[in-house]
Amino acid sequence: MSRVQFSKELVERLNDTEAVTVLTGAGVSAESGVPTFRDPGGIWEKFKPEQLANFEAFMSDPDFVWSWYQHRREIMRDVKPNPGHYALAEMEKYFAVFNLITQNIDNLHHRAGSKKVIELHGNIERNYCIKCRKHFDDIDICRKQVLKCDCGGLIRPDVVWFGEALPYNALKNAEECSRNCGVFFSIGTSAEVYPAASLPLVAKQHYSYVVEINPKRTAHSELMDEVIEGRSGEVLPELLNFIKLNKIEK
Ligand code: BJW
Ligand code: ZN
Repeated sequence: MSRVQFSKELVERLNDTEAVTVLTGAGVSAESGVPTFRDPGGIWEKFKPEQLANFEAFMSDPDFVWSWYQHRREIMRDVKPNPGHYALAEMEKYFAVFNLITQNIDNLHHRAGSKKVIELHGNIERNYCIKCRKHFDDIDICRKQVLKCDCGGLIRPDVVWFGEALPYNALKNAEECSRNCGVFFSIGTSAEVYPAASLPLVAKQHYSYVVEINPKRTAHSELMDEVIEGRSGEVLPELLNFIKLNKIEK
């Protein structure tokens, strides 16, 4: 028996559409034990992401920022995908076109089996030299001081900080997928950080049915066609079952 109610309109849209696009944020990994950025409680109240997640902060105290990322790597290494990640990985089988865009850097969608993930804000499992851009992806997680490349450049995490451009191809693909889908899901994001937050708006402008899944209302809830208030680890497995049932009946 499903505890989540999906509207008749969503049923029809999911049955009629070939293409579904999903945008995920930190909330999708919350039930795995990865702290979100802007929810109450946790380390994010002590450090504002805007203060640490920027290039100036890294240049003024590289060891501090590096050790903060190493700490987060330890958290992310030890967690596992949750039922929400697995449901999204399985959902891609049920649509001719299924695009998963994430703002998360934790690699949990890949680890859950999602084949193609558009990573807007990079991936914490990678690093690169700020001078020559050579990659260094196997640095010991225990190393708390920043390393230098042979060229003398500092090595930084391959994530997108405030004020930095998103990876060009990832953003281009994400915009394209948002323009061309019948249903767009915005899941576990506060919708406060741009340009990612503009994607549901792009989808809506292109007549997609836009659905938010989040336990709390967000900056964008008013603009949504449907808001499902709940945790993604609970709602998404139910959504998957619901899609499976409807596709079988078709
Ligand atoms: C659950 C749940 C459960 C809980 N189930 N849900 C004014 C207007 C517009 C833009 C700007 C502006 N001033 C400045 C800007 C630009 C800036 C920006 O948007 N700032 C805003 C804060 C105002 N953007 C940028 O700087 C971007 N770059 C850019 O614009 O470049 C321009 C440029 C062009 C050309 C050349 C040069 C420059 C870059 C943004 C990079 C963001 N980076 C971070 C850090 C990544 C690395 C790291 O992790 O350290 O990305 S910041 C942080 O926020 C991270 C996230 O991906 C991102 C979004 O957060 P998210 O995922 O939404 O998390 P939360 O915590 O906010 O929300 C969690 C949600 O989950 C909540 O709603 C909960 O309710 C929910 N939840 N449990 C489902 N179980
Ligand atoms: Zn270098």
